[in-house]
Order: sequence, then C-alpha cells, then structure tokens
Amino acid sequence: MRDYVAVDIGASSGRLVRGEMQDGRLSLQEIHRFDNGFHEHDGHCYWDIDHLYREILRGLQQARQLGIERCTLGIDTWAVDYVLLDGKGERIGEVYAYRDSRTLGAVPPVHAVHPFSRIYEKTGIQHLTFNTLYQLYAHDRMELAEAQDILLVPDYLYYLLSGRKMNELTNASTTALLNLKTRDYDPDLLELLGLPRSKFPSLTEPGTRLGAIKPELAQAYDLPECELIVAATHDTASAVLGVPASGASWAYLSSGTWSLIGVELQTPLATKEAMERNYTNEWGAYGTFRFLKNIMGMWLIQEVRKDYGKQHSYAELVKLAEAVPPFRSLIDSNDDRFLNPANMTEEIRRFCAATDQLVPDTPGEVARCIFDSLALSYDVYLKELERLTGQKPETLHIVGGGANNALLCQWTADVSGIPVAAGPTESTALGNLLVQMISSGAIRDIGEGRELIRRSFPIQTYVPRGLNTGRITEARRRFADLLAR
Ligand code: LFR
Repeated sequence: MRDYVAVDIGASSGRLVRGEMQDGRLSLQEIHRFDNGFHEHDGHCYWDIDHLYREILRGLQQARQLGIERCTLGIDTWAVDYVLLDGKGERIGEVYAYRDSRTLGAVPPVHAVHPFSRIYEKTGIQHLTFNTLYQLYAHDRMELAEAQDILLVPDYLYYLLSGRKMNELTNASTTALLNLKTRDYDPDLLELLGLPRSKFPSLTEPGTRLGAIKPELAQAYDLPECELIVAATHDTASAVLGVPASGASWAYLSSGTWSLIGVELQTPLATKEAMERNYTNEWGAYGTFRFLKNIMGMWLIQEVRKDYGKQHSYAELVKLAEAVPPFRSLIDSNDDRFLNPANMTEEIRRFCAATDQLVPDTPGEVARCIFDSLALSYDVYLKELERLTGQKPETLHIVGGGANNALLCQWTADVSGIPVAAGPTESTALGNLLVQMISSGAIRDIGEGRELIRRSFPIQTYVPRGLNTGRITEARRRFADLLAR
C-alpha cells in the first residue's frame, strides 16, 4: 500500500499529515506539527525558512518511524513570498514576510507606471499591498540582479528536497505578475521590475510528478522513499480543492489566519465592477479560478491572544465572547491598520473610540467585537459575490480551523441567511492529498475527491435561526456605515 503525505504550512503553524484509504474512506493522521511565525529584526519581518525545512525533514523522519516506507509527498504554504537563488543555487539573503511594511512605499511608483486598473485587466488579481509585484519592486536592486532564479516559498522547499526548480502555477498567480490571456508572466510588469522572464523557472501545473527526494538527502536523514508531486502549492488553492461541495451553487470560506471568501469559477471574472470591489481571480488547479476576497480573519484574534500573553486558548476566547452581548462594537476588519499593528488590542480599541463606539475592554469584549465584525463582513461579501456572479450560493462551506468556531459559524448563518456547512478543518491538507491521489491514479478527478471527503469526514450544518432580525438589520446598517466612512 502507498501512503500520501501532505506538508501544509500556514502563517502560524505547519504540519505533516498522512492520508490513508481504507474501505473507500480517507483518514488523516497527523505525523508532525510545528510552529511558524515571522520575526522582526532591523525593522523588517522575515520567515525562518531554514526552520521550516528542518521541520519537514524531521516530520519525514517521524513518518518513517510510523512505518511509512514509501509515499508521495506534496507541499503547500501561504502565497506571495519568495526566495532568490544565486548562480550556484544558494539562497540570497533572508525571506521577507508579506506583512513587512517596505511595500507601502512601492505602491505609488508602481501605479504611476501601470495604474491598478491596467494591472487588474492583465492579471485579474486583487490589490493587496503585499503582492509579490510590490515586494519585488521594493527589493534591493543588487540582490535582484544577482538572482538567477526567483522561487515562491513552496517552490523553494520542493527545490531543497529535489534539486528541481519550478514555479507552481496556483501560487505564481498570486504574484500579480501572470497575464490571464497569455497564461505566462506579463512582459510589461516584468519590465517595470527590470526582471527578465528567465529569472522565473517554468510554470508548472499541480499534479506534475517531480521525482524522488535527492538520494544523498534521503540517505543522510534516513527518510522514506518519497516521490514528490507538485500540489496546488498555494494553501488557499489546496483548501478550496478540499471543500466537500457538490452541485453548482456554493461558496466557500477558508478560515484560518486569513478568511478567504469566494466561489470557484471555470473562467475568470475580471470585470470593472470586480476590480472596484477588489475581488481576485487566483488560478486554481485543473483550470479553475478562485474568485474571492481576502478578509483579515483569525489573524485578529491570534494577535489579541498574544497581547494577553497567550493566557487564553482560542476555545476560551470564544466562550468569553459568547457571554458578551452581540454587536456592541464593530471594526472594519480589512482596514490596513490591522495588517501588522504593534498591538492589535489597542488598535481595535482606537478604531472603536475613533468611530464613537463602546470601547471593548475585556478579552471577551475584544473577541466578540472581532467575531461580530467578521460575521458581518462575510454577509457583506456574500451579497457582493452574488451580485458580481449573478448566482446566489445555497450553502456556505466553512473549512479550516475557523470551522471549529461554532459561535462564528452559527452567527454567520444567522446574519447571512445562508446555511453553513462547517468542516473539515484540515481541508488544505486534504486538497494537497487529493492532487497526489489524482496524479497517482487512485481517484479520477476533483469531483470524486470531494465526494470522498464528504464520505469520510463529519460536516456540521448551521441553519439560519431567524433570530434577532431587527438587531441584525441595525448592525448591518452600522457596519455598512463603517465600511463607507
Ligand atoms: C492564506 C494565504 C492567502 C494569501 C495570504 C498571503 O494562508 O495564502 O490566500 O493572500 O495567505 O500569502
């Protein structure tokens, strides 16, 4: 029997997960889990990429100890961040984390040459100040000149394991450098960055078989025999593959550090209205597009938890929030001030004070403010999605860690009036595994893969309760005012 192993690394943690098929069902076993997070020094934010690589090796050693002798392996991580390689294939410098503020100064000069409307028309990618386009513009020119190859983070991890260089397609689309029509790097945008096309290795489809781990590495670390398969290396691309949806009219909310809310499309929707509302068309596996919006998500509560010295678990924060009356104070969670503030709790309080609302005091009040604001923003963007695509979603699938937050799932159903199907929490690892299974011929396609997930994992349904309608309408109005201010 062959095992499938997914390496799934998010902004706050990473894991290696084994997928096993038994009696027509898929089960998951966590092999190894480790922390992730960026650190700051000299005024900049960086990832510890060596730590991530070491943890992958450690996880593979653990896989062997669990009896995995042969497996396929896929890797996914967050998007947009990159690694420069010199002519010898060695990394140049450190890996910036996307929340680093150096990109703020890059936006005006980039838009002076190519207004956002032109960039959007070419790429269909939403404006986020940290898109690779702006990051590379802000990058040290000498280092860029020295670079022979530019790889995104998961591409680099594949490279370390296999020695092979590629740019995986779903993740490459988040750079805001790919042209929707030519399906390759856009020459005008590369010219603006002063980068020749040759610095980017060839675009590679998810499902591509990359070959074995380098023998010297496998031997030195006593690793299992692994065949590397290119996953949908952008974690959100994998998460959406892992949505247990059926039928045509569903939306998803991939709920982790970010809340990614959107629909799966067969063709991009890069219209003027989609641009004005800042919806993205990220490339998916198997010719799909993720038409979605980034919402600041669980990052807000992760940071608040840190502000309180991590004395509360997430489950405790949800419990504390439940005891607070709803809609006391609301924030526009997508305000740039929340991207990387020195102190999130204080930033939230400042926002509430500046908008003449009750200032949340206790951890429960701050958490309630975050969850209420997220539920209201999901409602706003679901309605926008319906307007832009002309299709009302019948179900909202919430996947990722946020699917465990019953308060937020129920509240989202109540506020939006759309039934929520919550789970699985490990949809990203599952999407990663499905690509490996399709590539190795164990399942036919993604439809079969989603059916397999439905069969194999519990899904919790939250039906809109029709409660507090007056209060919700009032909160919606207040929230709309905040967004419009
Ligand atoms: C989610 C995610 C989002 C991307 C953000 C930054 O983990 O990958 O899709 O916009 O992180 O890379």
